[in-house]
Amino acid sequence: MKVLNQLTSPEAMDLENKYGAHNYHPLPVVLSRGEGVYVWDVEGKQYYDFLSAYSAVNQGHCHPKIVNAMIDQAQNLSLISRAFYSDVLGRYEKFACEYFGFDKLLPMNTGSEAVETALKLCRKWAYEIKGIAENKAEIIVCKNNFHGRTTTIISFSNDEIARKNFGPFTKGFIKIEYDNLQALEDVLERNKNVAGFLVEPIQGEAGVYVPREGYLSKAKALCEKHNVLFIADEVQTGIARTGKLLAVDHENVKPDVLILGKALSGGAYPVSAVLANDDIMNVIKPGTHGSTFGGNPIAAAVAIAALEVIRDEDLTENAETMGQLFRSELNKYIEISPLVKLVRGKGLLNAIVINDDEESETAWNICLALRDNGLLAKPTHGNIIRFAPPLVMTEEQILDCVGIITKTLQQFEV
Ligand code: IF1
Repeated sequence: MKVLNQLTSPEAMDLENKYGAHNYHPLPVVLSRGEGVYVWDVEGKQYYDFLSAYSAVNQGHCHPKIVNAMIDQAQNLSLISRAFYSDVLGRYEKFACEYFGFDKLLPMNTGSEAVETALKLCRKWAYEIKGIAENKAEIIVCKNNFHGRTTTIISFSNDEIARKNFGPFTKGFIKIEYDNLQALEDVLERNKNVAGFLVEPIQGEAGVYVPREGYLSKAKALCEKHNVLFIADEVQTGIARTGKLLAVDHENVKPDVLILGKALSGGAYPVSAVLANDDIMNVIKPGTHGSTFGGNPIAAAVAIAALEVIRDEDLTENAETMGQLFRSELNKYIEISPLVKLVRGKGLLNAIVINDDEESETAWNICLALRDNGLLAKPTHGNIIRFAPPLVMTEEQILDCVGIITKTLQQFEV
């Protein structure tokens, strides 16, 4: 069922450039189809997708089970708002709460909205349960964080491009160094108005920065000691990506507030959520928060299917095994390569660091060459290339991809 006539790549790019706001700098490739680990451009060329829509498509492109759940639900009931009950939302909420081990879920659509929700929840809890004086609550965040793009979220970003000329900014955030327990302890000891600590278990945008082992569990312990909510932003790291269901599971940490997005729908639909136990979530009362589309029947049906696929296809285990294989195979090359400094990551969330400064074009040019060789990835921070394929990768495919990557890197060795 083709709705549109096929465009050529230049035609499609011209349209986006002419009529779309220029808020992105896409790799020049125009995709029109996806299946599993592959995507195809409008000319029919096949690629391995090593971005997975920034870890949204963990279950693989157009997973039939997820697509069918979406079609079935779309044919029955798509949107009613939260003014009424639906026969799917509660089922999804129960399923997801049991799946992740929380009492309650608050459904939203995008990752940013879920982060905003968690911040509001944390503040309300601080005033109504912890007993912080009105308007005094502070939330600790980390340097080089990425939590989204709303005005409040960019208020505590230190990415100048993301912030410049978008002020005035929201107050009430304290920024500390990531992966630094002393910095966290110092603030907690000295400031009694801290309500929460918002953290990415692995910093994605910062370049897949994995904190030292023990950081998350010790940070959680510090939060507990000071009665401060540990809020894990697992929008990118969650749902099997790092070889555990959640990245905090690597350190057996149970967050007080869990933020999910992206792969919660397998990339089929915008679905995000905040999970917490009753002692926290019960501060949310009718009228305090909401969203027209949040928890809509399609979202609920899609999310159940997406989470079932993760479990039924053992994607957590596969991400772990394929990730180990990917890093060990790539390391064989990196050991002898002056061009690539290192590969780091967990599960199938990995990045290589190019031996070059952040302003250089090398990583971008490598991504163009990878594209020509049939693999799509994007640089982050100039000299870092993120590798995050769908988790349905087989061993044969991963080895094929390592072959493409090393062959491409060889073209850039001096
Ligand atoms: C873009 C990165 C990934 C996120 C975490 C919340 C959100 C995100 C940890 C907001 C979103 C995205 C959005 C995307 C680029 C991207 C990203 F490069 F910035 F770091 F994934 F790798 N928390 N991440 O990573 O979710 O509102 O977008 O649904 O184009 O801005 P959203």
